[in-house]
This record gives sequence, structure tokens and C-alpha cells, in this order.
Amino acid sequence: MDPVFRVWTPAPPRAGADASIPLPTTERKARSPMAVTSVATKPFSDQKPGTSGLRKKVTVFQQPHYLENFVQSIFDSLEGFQGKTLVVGGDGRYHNRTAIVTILRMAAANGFGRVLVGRGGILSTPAASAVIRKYEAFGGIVLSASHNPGGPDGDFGIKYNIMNGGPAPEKVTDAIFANSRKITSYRILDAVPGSLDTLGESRLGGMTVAVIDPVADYAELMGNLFDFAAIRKLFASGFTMRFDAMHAVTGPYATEILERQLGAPAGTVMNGIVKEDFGGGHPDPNLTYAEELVEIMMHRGEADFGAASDGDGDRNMVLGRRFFITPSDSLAILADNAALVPGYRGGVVGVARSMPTSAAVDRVAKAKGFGCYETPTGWKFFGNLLDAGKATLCGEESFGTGSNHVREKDGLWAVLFWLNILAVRQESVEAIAKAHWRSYGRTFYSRHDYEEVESNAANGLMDAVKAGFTTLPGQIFEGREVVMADDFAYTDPVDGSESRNQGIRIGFRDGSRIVLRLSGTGTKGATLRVYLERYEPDASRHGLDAQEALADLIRIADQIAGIRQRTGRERPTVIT
Ligand code: VG1
Ligand code: CO
Repeated sequence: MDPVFRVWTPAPPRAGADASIPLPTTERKARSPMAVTSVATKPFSDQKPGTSGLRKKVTVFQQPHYLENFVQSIFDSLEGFQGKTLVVGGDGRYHNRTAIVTILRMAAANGFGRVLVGRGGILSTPAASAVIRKYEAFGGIVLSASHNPGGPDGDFGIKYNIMNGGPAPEKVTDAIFANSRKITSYRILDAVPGSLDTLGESRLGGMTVAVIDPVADYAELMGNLFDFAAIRKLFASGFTMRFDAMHAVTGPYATEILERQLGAPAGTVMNGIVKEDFGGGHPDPNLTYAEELVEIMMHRGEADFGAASDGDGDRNMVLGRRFFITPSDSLAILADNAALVPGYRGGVVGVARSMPTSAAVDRVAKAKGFGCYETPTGWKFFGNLLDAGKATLCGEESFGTGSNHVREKDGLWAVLFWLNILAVRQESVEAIAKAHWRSYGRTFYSRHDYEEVESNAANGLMDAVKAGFTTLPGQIFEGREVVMADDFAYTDPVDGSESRNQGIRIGFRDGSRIVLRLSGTGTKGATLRVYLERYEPDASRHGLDAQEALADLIRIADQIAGIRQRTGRERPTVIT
């Protein structure tokens, strides 16, 4: 029995029933074609969007009414969309198509005039952002749990993007959550859309469904920003690259752009077929999860350039031959070399980075006279800065880099930016990074993640460190004096909105820093992220391994936060 094609009518509420327990389904009402049904429902208590939309286990989304409640809560938080265009697509993970069919039926029932949906239900996050902008849509719904694993036992997610193409800001996600707490019914059309696999238009109730090529608009945008002729020449000269799409959404995008348009040899793109369970992998482009690429690049040194992207195509990892570029350094290097890229020649006005991202880019901004902004974690905080023309390039330490070309981070964009720089400079990735450190100093950086920690233990740890905010300054750990300790709060310089509790910062006299945050994207227990950073101007010490260079800060973090004792873990789950 496929829930997609049914219209549910819930049983009457049971006295004292937990509002979060979905109601059983009883009957399917016979209706005339194209009728809009208002289905009675009850709120779920757990539909609060996190860092990037609502993420839950697939099994949670498969509960009757669960997706519908959230989608109706999105629509109920919007005004003025009647007759307008909605963009819909996802990263191709398990449940993507089922969810899209439901969303199309609900969009039609709620009065959207037109939906643009990627063929096969596919749209990467940055491509969805590009399509919203290009076609001046009212907004978009992107189905993805990004870097979280997929499949029947994996994760699913849904996020709403606004008219500028970017993630809904907090005032919208707060409104969605508030609606989800009081929802009593949702609207859905008693009809199913035509095939999602055939390009072209069809009608669904009063709405037009246009199935679009998910790659074409995005590829065209990339061609406008980067010097494709120079990159083609680079590949023609024998330059070798491996791009690991991790069986996720960037496969078709990378194959089209790198292999077809830029002439990279077939096989440059690895794992390029989108699979519903990402081939059983964890589509997170970092040194732990992109193991096949890491083996090729870091251990065997088989190509000049390596890159990977995540489930929904907004993250990137960049590798040279036996050389890892931290995302924080990547942002700084892109900012420093922007003049080499046609789309950014002379056009960088400012840079923005999330708070836990290293200050490497700040040094470039200072030297070049760019504006420089520090925001909370999550791309939604860059939207206003980009719209206001205050920032051109943005980045996060979590393998996210992007610019004002869309309003999401963009994995392939970052890879093409690097290729453009490599084509112009004709130097290796390693040589470019080392020259950057010589000019600006090296910012040693690492993030230690403790995944699926017991929630109470993680919250207790954070609370205990916060309780020490007044006594930490002045204390000396391994010769380092604490000069500040606080919980990061942000006032948006454009609209004045305030965001609190965005992560603990502990700063030391020499500028080094420890940051502690709890993840807002996990679906099981809590994930503690510990971010470590130290600046090293002395070039003779730039060759150190990051974990060695940060060893004392790693110990200090444990002394201050009692990480091992409180989490019961001897070491992090993932080190990036
Ligand atoms: C993580 C990253 C954050 C990123 C977010 C969404 O959030 O730290 O930088 O913006 O994922 O990225 P958190 O709350 O788990 O630390 V993605 O590629 O999942 O859309
Ligand atoms: Co992502």
C-alpha cells in the first residue's frame, strides 16, 4: 500500500491521546477528480527546523500526516503565493519521489500556479537556489538531509527556501514551527501528477507542473562565472582530476560540466550515479567518509586535483596530490585569488564566515580592504549580507563555500573556482596553499566531532562550561591565558534580528581559540563539535601536522569541558 496515492481521514481524537502520536487511518473517501480535500490532523511536537531544515529518520517521515503537516505549516507561514511559482527538488535519496508527489498535490491544493520540478525529482541545493532566482519563483522546497546517510533506515529532510534562493531565515522557520504546533488540517489534491521523468509541462488541478532539466540552468550559470576555455585547456594539457560524487546528487552535474563541457576524461567523476542510499555510504566529503578519494589522492597521489561533494551538492572537499586543504583555508585562498576568475574580477566587496570557521579569511580581507563578517553557523545567516551587497564570498568550516551567485553554499562552484585558479596559476594545489601561508601566516585548524553522544551528557557539558564563563578569564592552561569566554550572539547588520546561544567561544591571549557547539542537523542523540584554532606566523613551523600543532589546545578543551569524562568517549568520532 503506497501512502502517496491515498487521502487519509483520521479517526476521532482519543481522550488524553499524546498529540505527537499520529492518528490511525481509517477510510479512503470517494471523491470527484481534482477535488481538494481538507484532511484533519493533529500536531507533531518535534517539527522544529534545525540548522538546515527539518531532518529526521525516514521512518519518522513515513508516519501518516508527518510530511503533510510540515508542508502545510510551511505554506501557512507564507503570504501572497497564490498563482505563483514554487521550485521543488531533492537529492535523490530514498523517499524523495514519494515526498515530491505529496508536495505537488499539496502545492496545487494550496493555490500555487506553477511548480518547477527537476527531472526525476532531482535538484541539488545550489541548483534549486539558482532555479528559484533565475525564474523569479516565490520560493522552493528542497528535500535533503544533506550529508546524513540515506535509505529506508537513513535520514530524510525538508527545507524551505525563500524568494532570494536562500534558506528561510529564522523568523520564517520559527513561524513554520509555531504553525506545526497548532495545525488542525492540511489541504491536498485528490489527483496525482504525471511522470517526473519526462521533461515538459502538465496540469495538476489548477496548477502547471513543469519538469525541468535539473542541470542545464546551473551549468549555464557556472559557464558565466568561470573561464571554461582556460579550464578546458588545463584538462587538454594532461592535468588529472578525480571528483567523488559519493553516489549523491552532484553526479549528473559533475559529469555534464567536468566531463562533457570541460573535456575532462571519462572516469574523472567517480560514483557519479545517484543512488537512493548513496551506495550505503555517508555522503559527507571529509577525510573520514570520502575514503575512496582519500586513498587515491592522499595515499596513492594519483591525480593533480581531487574533490568531493555531499548528498545535496552544497559542500566541497578539495585535495591536492597528497595534500588536504582545510575549508577555512580554501575560503581564504579563493578570496585572495578572486581577481583571477572572470565572475569575481574586481568584484569582491566583502567576505563572511561562520563563527567556528577560522580567521584565515579575515587576514585576506584586511590586506585587500574587503568587508569581513562573522555569522552564526548555517547558510541562512549569509542571506541578508549577500542581498545587501555586503558580502561576495562566504564560507563555513564544514566544507561549505559559496558566493552571491546563489544563496546556498555550492560544492561544484568551489571546485570550478579552484580549477580556474589552477588553470591560471599553473601551480600545484600544495604550492598555492604554501605560498598563501607564507604571505598571510598559517591558521592551524581542526574540528573534532563526538557523534551520537547521550543528549543529557552533551547538554550537561555545555551548561558546565557556561557556568564557568565568569571564572575562566584570567585562568592559565598549559601556559595559555584565557582572555574571554562567552556564548556567541549575533545581531544581523542588515535587519537587526538577533540570534543567541550560537556556540561557546573560549579565547586565549595569543589569539588561539576553542569553540564548542551542539549540532543542529543530527537525528540521533547529540553531536558535540569542538573547533580548535591557532595562528602561526612563523613559516618554519608551517609544515607541522595540524593535530600536533593543536595538541595543547586539544588537551585544554578536555580540561575545561571534561569531554572524555562527560561523553564517555576516549576520542572523537570524526576529525576534520
Ligand atoms: C552543519 C554544519 C553547518 C552547515 C550545516 C548544514 O550544521 O556545521 O556549518 O551549515 O551542517 O550543512 P550543524 O548544526 O550540524 O553543525 V548541509 O550540507 O547539511 O545543508
Ligand atoms: Co549539504
